[in-house]
Amino acid sequence: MGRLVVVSNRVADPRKTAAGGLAVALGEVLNDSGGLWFGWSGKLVEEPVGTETQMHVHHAGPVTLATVDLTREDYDAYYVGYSNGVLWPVFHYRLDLADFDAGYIEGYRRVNQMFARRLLAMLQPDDVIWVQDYHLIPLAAELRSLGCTQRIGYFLHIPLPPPLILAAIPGHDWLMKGLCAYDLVGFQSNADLDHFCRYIQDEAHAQPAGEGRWRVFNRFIHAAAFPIGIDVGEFRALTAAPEAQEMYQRMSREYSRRKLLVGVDRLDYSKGLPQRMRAFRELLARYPETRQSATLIQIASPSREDVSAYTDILHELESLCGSINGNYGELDWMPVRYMHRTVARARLPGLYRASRVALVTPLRDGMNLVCKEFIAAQNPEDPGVLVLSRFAGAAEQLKEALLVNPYDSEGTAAAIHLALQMPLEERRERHKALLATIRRTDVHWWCDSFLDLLGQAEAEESGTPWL
Ligand code: ADQ
Repeated sequence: MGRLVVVSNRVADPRKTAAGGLAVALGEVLNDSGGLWFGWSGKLVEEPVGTETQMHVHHAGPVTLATVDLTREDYDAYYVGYSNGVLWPVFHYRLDLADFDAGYIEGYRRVNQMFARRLLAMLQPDDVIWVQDYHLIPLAAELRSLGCTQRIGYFLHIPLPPPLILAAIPGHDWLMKGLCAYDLVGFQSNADLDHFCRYIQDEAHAQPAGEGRWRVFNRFIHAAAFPIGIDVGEFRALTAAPEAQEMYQRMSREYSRRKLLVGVDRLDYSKGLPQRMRAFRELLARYPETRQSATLIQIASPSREDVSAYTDILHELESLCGSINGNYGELDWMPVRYMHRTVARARLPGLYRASRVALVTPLRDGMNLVCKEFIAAQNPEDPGVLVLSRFAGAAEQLKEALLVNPYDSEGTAAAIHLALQMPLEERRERHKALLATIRRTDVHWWCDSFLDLLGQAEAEESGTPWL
C-alpha cells in the first residue's frame, strides 16, 4: 500500500503521550509509510490574509503534520453549528437538541470543500486516504469532484442512528450520498453498520454485491464494523508507572474503609451523567448499607462550552450532586465527589485501579474507551467490576460486564449493588474474559484491520468516478 494520509478535524502530535492511544496508533502507521496527517490547526482568524487561511506544516519524525486555520465564521457554522449542533445530537438520537439552522450546513460544506482543495494539492498518486469522524463526512465527495481517484476510507467514531432518525436532518440525502463516495466506510458496531445498510437500501436503492460490498450511486463501496480499542499494552505500562502508582496508593489509603465507584467522562449529554446520579441516589435510598460504605468519584472534563446544551447539563449535574450530598451526606462522609476537570492521563490508571466499580452509563456512545481503560488498569487478582450501558457500542463486545439500561434508575441501582457485592471468584472470571476481548481487539488491531480491508478494496474496480 502507498503512503497513508490521515484527515481529521484536529491533528495531534503522535509523539506526545498526552495524545492518547488513537493518535499513537495512527502515528505508528503514519511513521511506517512516511505519512501525512491533515486537519484544522485549532487556530481561529478573523479574516484570512489573502484568499486562503494559513497552512502550517511540521515534521514529527517521518510524519508530516499539515494544518490549516479556520475563520471564526467558518468555525461557528462548521464546528459549533453543524458538527456539534446538528450531527452530534442527531447521531446520538437527540433530535430534540438539534439546531437545524440553514447557514450551518453551508459552512460545513464550505470547510469540507476548503479541506479538499488544500489537501488535494499535497496528494501523491499512490496515497491511501483515511478520513476520521463526523466533521468530514462529505470530504471524499468533494475530493472526487476535484478529480481525486485515490483510495479513500472513512471511519465514524460516533453512532449512526436508524434511517428514520437520519431522515429528520434537512439535507440527509446529500450527507449520506457523501458517505457513498468512499471506498470503505467503517462503523463502531454492528448496530451502526446495520443502520447504514438499511439507509442505503431504503433511500438509495443500494444492491448487495457480496460480503460487505454494495453497489450504490453507480459505484462499489465496502461497509464494515471495526470496534475501536485502546493500546492495552501501553495502558498497562502506564498503570505500573510512578504517577499512577502514587495515585493508586493515595486513593487506597483515603478509601480504605469504603468502596470506591468511579465515573470518568467528558461532560456531554450523551454520557448519561444525570441518569447515573439518579441511579446512585436510588442505590443509597434502596440499599441503606451502601450509605457510609460507598463513595462515587465523578470526574467530568469540560467540553464544548460554546454549545448551549452543554451548559444546561453542567447545571443539572451540579444540582443533582449537591442534593445527593445534602440529603445523604454525614459529617465524615460525602456520597459524591464531583469534579469538573480533566485528570492527567498518567494518573488516571491509578484512579481506575483503586476503584471497585466503574460506572460507564452513556445514553448513547459510539464505543466508549473509558470502560476499556478501566479493564486494562485492574489487578487481575482483585479486579473491579464494570457496570456498562447497553447503549454504548462497547456493550456489543463486553458481554461479561454488568449491562444496564441507564434510563432505568432502579435497575441500574440493583446492578451497582450487585457489583459492590460480587464475590472475588466471579470478579476474576468476568475480568479475565473482558481483558482477553480488549487485548484481541486493541487499537492496533483496529488500525490494521481497517487498512487491510481498504487495501483489498484497492484491488477492485470501484466503478465510475464520483459525479
Ligand atoms: P469520546 O466521546 O471523547 O470519544 P471516549 O471513548 O470515552 O469518549 O474517550 C474519552 C477519552 O478521554 C478516554 O481516553 C478518557 O480516558 C479520556 N477522558 C474522558 N474524560 C476525562 C477526564 N475527566 N479526565 C481525563 N481524561 C478523560 C469519541 C466517541 C466514543 C469513541 C471515541 C473513540 O464519542 O464513543 O469511543 O470517540 O472512537
